[in-house]
Amino acid sequence: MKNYAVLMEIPSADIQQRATELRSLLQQASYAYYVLDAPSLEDSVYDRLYRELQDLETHYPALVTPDSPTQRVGEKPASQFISVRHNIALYSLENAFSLAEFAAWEERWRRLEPDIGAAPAVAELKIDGNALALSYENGILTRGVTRGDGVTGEDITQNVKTIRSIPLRLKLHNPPPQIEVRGEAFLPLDVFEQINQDREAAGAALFANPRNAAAGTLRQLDSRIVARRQLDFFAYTLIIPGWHQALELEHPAPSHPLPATQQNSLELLQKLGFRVNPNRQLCQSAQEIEDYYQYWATERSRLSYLTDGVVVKLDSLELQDRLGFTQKCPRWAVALKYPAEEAPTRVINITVNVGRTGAITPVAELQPIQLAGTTVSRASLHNADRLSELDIHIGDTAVVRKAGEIIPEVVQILPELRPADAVPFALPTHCPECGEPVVKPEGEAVTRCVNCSCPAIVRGALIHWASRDALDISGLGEKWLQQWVSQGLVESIADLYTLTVETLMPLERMGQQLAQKLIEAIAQSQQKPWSRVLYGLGIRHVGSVNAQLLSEQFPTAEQLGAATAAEIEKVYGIGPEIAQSVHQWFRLPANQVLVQRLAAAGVQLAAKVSSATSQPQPFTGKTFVLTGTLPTLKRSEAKTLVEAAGGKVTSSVSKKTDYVVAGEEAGSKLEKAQQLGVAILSEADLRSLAD
Ligand code: 3BD
Repeated sequence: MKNYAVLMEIPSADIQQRATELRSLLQQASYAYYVLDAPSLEDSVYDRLYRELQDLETHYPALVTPDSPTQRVGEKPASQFISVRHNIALYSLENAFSLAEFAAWEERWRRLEPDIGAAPAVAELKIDGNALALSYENGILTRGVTRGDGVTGEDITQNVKTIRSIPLRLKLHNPPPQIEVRGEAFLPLDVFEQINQDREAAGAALFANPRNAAAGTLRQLDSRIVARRQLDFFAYTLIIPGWHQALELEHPAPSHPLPATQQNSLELLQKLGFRVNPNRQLCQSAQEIEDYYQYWATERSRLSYLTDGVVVKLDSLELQDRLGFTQKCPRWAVALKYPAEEAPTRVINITVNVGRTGAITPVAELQPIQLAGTTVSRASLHNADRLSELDIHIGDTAVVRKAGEIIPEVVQILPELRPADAVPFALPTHCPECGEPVVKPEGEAVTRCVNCSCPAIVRGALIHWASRDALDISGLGEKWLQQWVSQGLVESIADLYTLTVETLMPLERMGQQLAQKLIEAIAQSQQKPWSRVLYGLGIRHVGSVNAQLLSEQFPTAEQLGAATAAEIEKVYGIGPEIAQSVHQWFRLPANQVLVQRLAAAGVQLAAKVSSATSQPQPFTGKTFVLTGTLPTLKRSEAKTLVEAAGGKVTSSVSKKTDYVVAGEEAGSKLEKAQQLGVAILSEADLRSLAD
């Protein structure tokens, strides 16, 4: 190998060219290896060339480009991930748990488009991984974000760059300014097993399944560890906002039209440099889709990754566009899931859990079994009604089911296998935690402890408050909270902020350093935004998405607390049940005291004004309906424009609609808008407002 150390610090034209050639050759080799699965270079040859490039870059740092293969090794640890808003929100996917539900999906979309005959659809395998959104600016990977709640995710660009099947640069001569690619990151099964073996050897907690392991890996702060973990990625969505020209591919050279179908999109994604799952099929009928689904029901066990179903997407992008979206899901796609795995095992005991809402849940303690890739040793028995339905006894053999992300449950018991000494079980009449009588309201399934100072409820509220999506208090887990509640140190969330190092130090297993760390972590939670605080309060029906929506419209707790249920319901995405629940929560004197105490403790009960990432955009909080044919913008483009300016597009006009954008031949939606007095915009109005 040449010794570049003797050369001057400014690279000559020759050296610059050599670096460019090396980069390009290594990129091609990597594409052949990771995407096409057809290696073009011997490993040893690749290694030599890679090292040559690395040496060049070491001596001439000016030669390093963001898309250089050497940029995949990871960087020094990040201190934390930053939450960012997606450029375009990620939708969810409707599930069909049977062929009948799948048929119902087809019937539903056909009702909206009654004149469509045969509609080809792409059947893709549903990878049991973690969805990611990748942004390319002028062809260079600039951002990789986890799906999160679909609206905001975490910026994990450093980690994404270590995934070899994700190109750092698109194979395009004329890259559009913006390209967004979505897909699923996953850990191959053999890598997953290796990681767990290593963790077992190191005495670390095992990952429950490959999806959790992939999620844990993607959230690793040290991307050098991520680089070693061999994550993989299948791309399935390509979005090129506001672009109409053909693309000039690097290979083969001629220009490539923009895709008109999902199948074209997938082909193009592969040409751009992504790994696309070859196991997919363009199906012409429901029968073909069913055959595909049945085929993979057994064949999937041979794959090197987990799949939990088949995603069916109508192939025509134009038809997709016309069908649009419900609140959360595209109407043109559905996930046809494989049934959850089930297995029999023995019920060793039945215990009772008291949740953060006071719900009393019976739990079966099981002889551990392997199910859907995880060890299951407990399963929910849900409630009293379910208990009597099952007629479960301690000692019974039960059939246990574990579906993808759902908590394991007991499906049935096998009475033939009941031993003579099996013990029947009934829910206790008094709360096992505080001893107060439990309540089961007429017509409700759930039995509850309604003692608001029950330690289980207090503990549950605290665990929720400290959890990752809420105040994310690092190090403050169940173990400590359990101890603090049982010792009477805290009886409310607000009490956390009165703790001192001195009060914690005498506790068992504590010590000064640990106490200091915990107190600091608690103090840091005072900086967490109002949306997280709202989620952390644990109001029924207010998950993190709803908390985000509410916090945008009600930037202070005072405003939210003063709002009527009807005012709260006006927020897009918030239904009457949620609105009622929020309104009632703020009416309770105990909760008002809690809010006051939190405010006094310095917790954020108001949104900070305009931070760098969450600047209000022109259409923030505004809801649009598009109707008719616009003079220049396609429907999807108008939608992108609205969303890029922070607005939302919905399909039907209601009193929650802020604007209707109307073009040629706008029909009933325009009429409805006129009736309701909703503002009506032309395309030109829209453009000028969005600026
Ligand atoms: C896959 C949505 C659409 C573009 C929305 C139709 C829900 C995870 O292999 N296509 C796939 C896969 C997932 C998809 C779409 N195609 N959405 C798809 C998907 N081949 N797994 N998902 N997702 C991705 C999700 N993730 C976490 C929490 C809630 N939803």
